[in-house]
Amino acid sequence: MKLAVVGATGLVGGEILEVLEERNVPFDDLLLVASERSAGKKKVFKSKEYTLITLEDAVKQAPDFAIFSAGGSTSLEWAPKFAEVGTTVVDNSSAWRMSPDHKLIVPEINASELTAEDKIIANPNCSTIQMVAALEPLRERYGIKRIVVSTYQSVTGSGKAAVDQMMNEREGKAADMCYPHKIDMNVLPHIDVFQENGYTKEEMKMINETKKIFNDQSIAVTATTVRIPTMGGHSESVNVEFKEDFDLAEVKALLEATEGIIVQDDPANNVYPMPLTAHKKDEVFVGRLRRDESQANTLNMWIVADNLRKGAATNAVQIVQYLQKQLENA
Ligand code: 2RA
Repeated sequence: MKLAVVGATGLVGGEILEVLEERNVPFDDLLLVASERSAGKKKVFKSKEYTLITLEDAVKQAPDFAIFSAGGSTSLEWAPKFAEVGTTVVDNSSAWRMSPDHKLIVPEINASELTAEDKIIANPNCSTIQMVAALEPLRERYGIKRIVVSTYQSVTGSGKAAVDQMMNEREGKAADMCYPHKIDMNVLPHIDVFQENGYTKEEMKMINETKKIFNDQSIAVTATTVRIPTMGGHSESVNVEFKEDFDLAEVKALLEATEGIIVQDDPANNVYPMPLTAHKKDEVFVGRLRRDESQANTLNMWIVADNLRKGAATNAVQIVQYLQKQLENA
């Protein structure tokens, strides 16, 4: 098995390598792919030194799998070239997510939709992944009518330049601006570009991707996505109206029984999910579970996950692991 990591020098690329190592994902050959500018430089993985190669060189080697995290335009241009030589691409950008010909996968929810014909598989947006992963066991049991989500997103979601901006501001140094305003000591109700309807692209991703992953266009979703000066993970306040009434103890039990979900819900002891404690973890953390007393069948929840892990690298690696298992069992 030959595996390529495209965008190996980026924040998500680095996280993909950590996840591959932690999960001991088996492969015979690893291709670390970077921009022309970085090609030729070295990177160490599991104590072995690798030379970074270009996309052109990687495609010639026809890897079995390629995990892309190099932005939408690189994916649009290069994922089809890899697919043509037989590579299965798992793509972290938004390039293919809403294409009717491509699947948008959160393994715990819809990996069973994948077939050998799927050569470009889309990894959803980070803020969508953690929300749908936490909602899935509840959706199965009670059905979902409407979701109202507000996010509190880590600067790591915007990449290295944003982390640098925040840290430079914090240290009183001159900062190159990744955001239109200061981010340290601030909150920006603005992630990605504004659309004609007044929502941002990030908000529309949460709305449209949720419906696609749940394969249910009837679910009403509305979102406000917000950048906050933190690292370690995205947090979300989710208000979900179910089709049927629920029992709070059962909600907790269903979440506790779900692989990949950790319930941290003991307010009396100040226990609830936080980015600091979710950092570098693969799971999605859920807490502040409580009935919305203003409306029937409605639950409030607080969901936190490391956006570079389950929101990106972990989910992509899990897709590769799922496909590897399918191949073994074929
Ligand atoms: C963000 N959702 O946090 C993006 C990253 N894909 O900005």
